[in-house]
Amino acid sequence: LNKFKGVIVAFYGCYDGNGDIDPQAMRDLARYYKEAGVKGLYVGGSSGEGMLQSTAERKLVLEAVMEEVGSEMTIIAHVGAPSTRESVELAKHAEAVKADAVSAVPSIYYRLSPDSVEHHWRAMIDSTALPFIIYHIPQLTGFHLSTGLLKKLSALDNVIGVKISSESTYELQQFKAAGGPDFLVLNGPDEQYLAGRSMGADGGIGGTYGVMPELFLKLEQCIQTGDLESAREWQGKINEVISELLQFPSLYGGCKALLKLRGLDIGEPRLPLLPVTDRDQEAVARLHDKLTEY
Ligand code: SI3
Repeated sequence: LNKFKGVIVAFYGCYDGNGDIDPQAMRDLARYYKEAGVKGLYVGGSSGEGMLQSTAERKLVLEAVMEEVGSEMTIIAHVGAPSTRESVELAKHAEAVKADAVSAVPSIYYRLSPDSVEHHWRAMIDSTALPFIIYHIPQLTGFHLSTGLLKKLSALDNVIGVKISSESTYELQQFKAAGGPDFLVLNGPDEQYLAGRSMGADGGIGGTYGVMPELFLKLEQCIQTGDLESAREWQGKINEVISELLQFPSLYGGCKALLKLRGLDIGEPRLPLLPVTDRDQEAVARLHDKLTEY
């Protein structure tokens, strides 16, 4: 399970000037993370805008990433889609292109019973031999995973862990206790990486890691060496950046504008996620300067 522990970047959607998927930008971005020392990528999740892309586009994205870094990094494919049918199709595709694991949110829009969500996840779990990581993000999906259902699913051979993006480290600890010592728990809220790790998370998957991978790697390093004081300092610096990023019209618009200043042009987020405005450019430049100081 070691390959899933530590800092896993939630990979961004990359588009060209027409708003189409840009496979070359995907490859450049994946290579950039590999060279920064990141161990793994989470492809097609919230930061990847998977829910705003067609099934064919989502396959194209995963293929580009796999071709570039599939043999060098841990690749987790987020395959959750509103329908079970498409989610299963994406899971099978992820297996065909040799991703290391699949992961999925519950279906979105309809108010679903726990049985329904269990059925949805089980269809994906049973459709491949790949490890499966449950994605719990109740503030976006509206579905709150109970510790009971988590315990039931964690007993299945393929289910190796949960990515928990709810902002409760108590819940994180409860999930770890329910899944047992070999069950992976991956922290979702980047602002609480240190808190999540100290409550039992084995690492994290995050949407802001992608603009400052070095800082999250340093933070993880301090945690591993037991240097809590420095870890708190790095988390503080990271949180200053996140707080500013959250002021932009969309988080991903801000992240993409920042990456552009780092020489990586991955386009704008797909609407309805808004890009930064001209007015925001100064703030983006200030943030970029701040990051280069660290
Ligand atoms: O791409 C992904 O699946 C994520 O990055 C999910 C992740 O947990 C994000 N949470 C939400 C609610 O979007 C965080 O990375 C989040 O962007 C960050 O903590 C800033 O608030």
